Amino acid sequence: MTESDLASIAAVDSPAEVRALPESLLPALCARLREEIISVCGAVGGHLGASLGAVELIVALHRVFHSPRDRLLFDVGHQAYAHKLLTGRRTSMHTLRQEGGVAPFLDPTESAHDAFGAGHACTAVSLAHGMARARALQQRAGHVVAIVGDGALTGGMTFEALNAIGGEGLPLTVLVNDNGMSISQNVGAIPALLAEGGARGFFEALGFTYLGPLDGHDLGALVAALTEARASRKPVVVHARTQKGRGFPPAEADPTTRGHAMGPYVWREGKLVRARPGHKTYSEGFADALSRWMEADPRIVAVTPAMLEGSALSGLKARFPTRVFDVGIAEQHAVTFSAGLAAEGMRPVCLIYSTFLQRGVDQVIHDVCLPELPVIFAVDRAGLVGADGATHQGAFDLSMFRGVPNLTMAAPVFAEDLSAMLSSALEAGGAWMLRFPRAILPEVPAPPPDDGRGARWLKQVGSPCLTIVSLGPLGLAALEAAEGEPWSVLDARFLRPLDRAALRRAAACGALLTVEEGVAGGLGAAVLEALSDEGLQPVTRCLTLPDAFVRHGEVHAQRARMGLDAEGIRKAAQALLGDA
Ligand SMILES: Cc1ncc(C[n+]2csc(CCOP(=O)(O)OP(=O)(O)O)c2C)c(N)n1
Repeated sequence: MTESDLASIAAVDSPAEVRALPESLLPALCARLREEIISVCGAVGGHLGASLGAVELIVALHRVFHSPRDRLLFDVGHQAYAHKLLTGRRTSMHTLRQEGGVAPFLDPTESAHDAFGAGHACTAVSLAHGMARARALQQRAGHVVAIVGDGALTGGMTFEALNAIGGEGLPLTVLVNDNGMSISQNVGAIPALLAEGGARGFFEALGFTYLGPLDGHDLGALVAALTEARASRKPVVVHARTQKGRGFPPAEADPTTRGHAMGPYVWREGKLVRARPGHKTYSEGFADALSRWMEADPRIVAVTPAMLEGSALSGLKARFPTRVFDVGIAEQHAVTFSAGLAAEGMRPVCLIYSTFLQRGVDQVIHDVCLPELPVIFAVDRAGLVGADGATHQGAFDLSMFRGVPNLTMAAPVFAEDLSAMLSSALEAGGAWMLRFPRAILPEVPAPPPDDGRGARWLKQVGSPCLTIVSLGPLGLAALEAAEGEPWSVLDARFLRPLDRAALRRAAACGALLTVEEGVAGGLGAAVLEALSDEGLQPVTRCLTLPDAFVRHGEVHAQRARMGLDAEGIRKAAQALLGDA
């Protein structure tokens, strides 16, 4: 390769330059993109494996289609780092996932080439349908392409959209990025459908033209198929087989996720050196507690919608292979499947991230709470999540579910609470939610074990001038805020039912400050309603997450900005006392 070839590869920063590059230089461009992805993820962490596997797909897409006139819709958006690097974000890519930096997924406010923002899976084909229909109605030129993984084919929304598009015969392209993996190995019947030649019949029966299966790293084959799809007057599925983690040996060799998402690492002399936190997370603590209960009671089963690794269930799956179910990216199914299990006498524990539980709200209400079934939801990643940003914040569960009858909602603070609350939930029956954050378990001594249903005083002073009422681990920040002050701290523990007796005692001091890591409508609202019910009128202020979508950033800094750290709570308490 000549110096000038190398220079032109290094300079590519826009789709127009991708299209202008001689075909012979495209493999070198792909190699450059892989190097950059590996280097960025090493420095700041990110969705490495998914993005490495999609490099040729993205280069081929930008060769054939003219973004932004043509719309490229990446499902989730975690696999699209090469797209970011080819659409003007090369020099800022080192800021990926950090405060004010390049977004973790795609973001139309960041680039006109990001046709839509996402973060939750299985939306791309629906979006493509809407956009293609809008363009047809407006008689506007341009093609719409949805890029979906085989994992996204386990989700209902993708099927709802395929059904609608196939029925209409609307021309658009669905590029299936088939790497055999969701985050973990893909599940259900889809892997067999895609592997054993059934895909053609399946997609054709749905009304699509099927092109494939192709080698998703063969640029020539990809460009030819996408060019054919672009010219078609019918909907087309292009089925490309790719290798997740391609080009980075530790990811290729990772049997569990192929390096799907990795924290920062250093790649030195063929060895991966990773910063590994040595402490237990809430997810791990909960999985440990669940494991002990599963050992003791064969009725207990665990259900996850595609988050086996994130919910720390891999060990449990190995130990109880027939009692841990990964149902795919199918939150609605996860909830109603749990309802079915419970209706037949099993004791399902559905482990689900707060943000993904948003997909299953109706199922929680109608299929679990209305029939009063004993389903326990372990609501993980509740509160701020950090680098995954706006689409992944666990901001809404408290307010979304607080009004649902027959549901108990609790929030552990200490490691001991995880097993105590799980055991209470199993003993009590009925629907329960245990909400915990994406965080390391606190290393402070836990108060005496308490498996009752009431609130718990984290600090009680003689004649307090204020009580802070908290829910979840923010209670520890409240405790710190109250240090040296005549303020009591009450850990509500349960949002529903709220401990009215404890609240009456708390209110007697005349000033209440509630703190929670959720949007308004959760603990603060519940306390205000209870106070008004009881005819009590302490001065009250509620600290919540802001009435805004919180973007990616570092959680400690974000909490400080929102006044949800010890300092902010202290200031709010002082201001409240000033008003009292
Ligand atoms: C509704 C929802 N549930 C779960 C997730 C977490 N998640 C992110 S990527 C992913 C796997 C996607 O698999 P696939 O579509 O095959 O894409 P790949 O990563 O293999 O490229 C999952 C489960 C999500 N983003 N959205």
